[in-house]
Amino acid sequence: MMEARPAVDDAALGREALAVLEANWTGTGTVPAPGLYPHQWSWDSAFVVIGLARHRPDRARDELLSLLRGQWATGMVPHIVFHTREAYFPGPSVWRSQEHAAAPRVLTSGLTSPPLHALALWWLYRHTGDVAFVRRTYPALVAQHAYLSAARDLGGAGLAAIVHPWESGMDDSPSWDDALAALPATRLGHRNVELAERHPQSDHDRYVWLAMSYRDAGYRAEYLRDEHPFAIEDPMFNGIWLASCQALAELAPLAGADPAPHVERAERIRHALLDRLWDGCFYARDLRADRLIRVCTVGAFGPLLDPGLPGDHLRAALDVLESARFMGATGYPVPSCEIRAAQFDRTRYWRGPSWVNTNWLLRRAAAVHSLDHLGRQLANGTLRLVRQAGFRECFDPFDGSGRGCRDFSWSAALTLDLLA
Ligand code: 2M8
Repeated sequence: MMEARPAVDDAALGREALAVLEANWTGTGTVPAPGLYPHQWSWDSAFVVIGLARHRPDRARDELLSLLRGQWATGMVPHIVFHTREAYFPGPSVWRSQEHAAAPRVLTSGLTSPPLHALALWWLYRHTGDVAFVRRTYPALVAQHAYLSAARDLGGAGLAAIVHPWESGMDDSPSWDDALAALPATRLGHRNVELAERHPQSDHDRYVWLAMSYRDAGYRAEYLRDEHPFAIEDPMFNGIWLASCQALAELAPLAGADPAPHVERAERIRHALLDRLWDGCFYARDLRADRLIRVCTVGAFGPLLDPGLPGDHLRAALDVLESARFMGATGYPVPSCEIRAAQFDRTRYWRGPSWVNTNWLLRRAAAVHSLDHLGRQLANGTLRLVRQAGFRECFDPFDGSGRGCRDFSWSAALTLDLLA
């Protein structure tokens, strides 16, 4: 059922968003939501930086620095930086980052997440003109990208592979179903999340098994290359990486560096996306099964963040986005899975609900291609969701009702940006 909320004007909505972010600030970083997510999550923090860029640049800077404290000597930016010892499973005692020579002093997970951080830094620079902060953080982001090229190009064509569903940020996306089903069935039985809106226990056990297999192999790149059973080239992860390469290319001169390596890397990613993931729309590629995963999710639109995407691919992807498979049927932007897919479920997390962060990314893609009407549709539809249901974690794409956590940081942060 749709929750009734009193009508709020833009100024009041902005104040509410800032209050949520203030409440979720721990003193060192922003947690995604109170309770369920008590640590700093990597791409959540990047979205918080983007949302705070205009309003609280001081806080946005601290947020990014706090996350980067968790960067490993390999350049890997972990998907979680822990604030406390436990309170979330899998916590530090599962990841055991402190036993790894490349890990920082602060406790972290051993996986990474979509590399949105350079785009977030560029966004912050755009709104503040703070060159000193660019100079300070640019080397860390160069190292992050170098890690992805060195340790994650498991297909050898320039794309980064995710080695765990958590690395996509879209945990239970139908894109990972077959690769997960191919893993050994295990019974671990730990969890700390509400089952109903998330994944079956069997999937969660596989998530943990996969994470522990990587940990037990010492988080080694050679193990990922030769043995790890889950390796997928995801269009959203790589579309975000490409946009972040372009951001670093623009920031490089400010840091006294050469933009050319970033431009070259972006071009390589573009070519590989088109060569390896395109077949009428972008699909993820399972490197272990050596095949495209033919379910179209919101991840398919990540490569639209690239201003250099060829026009015919752009038009074909937009046709899919604007069709009854995605935006044309639900009334709210943009379901996380195409609604005609057998796996679509309007109630379950990344299998159907609409998310503010992916809507924001698509609105950014619309801006990059000067698609003003689409951009307005995405911004207005997303603001309608939060006006009606609050800063929820995600939303039913048919009736707009809120799902998952309340007071969710990226929903609040990106609302601030959409209101501007
Ligand atoms: C969700 O992922 C975590 C695991 O990292 C979880 O399910 O517990 C995803 O929505 C992910 O995208 C997000 O970064 C994280 C925290 O908001 O929650």
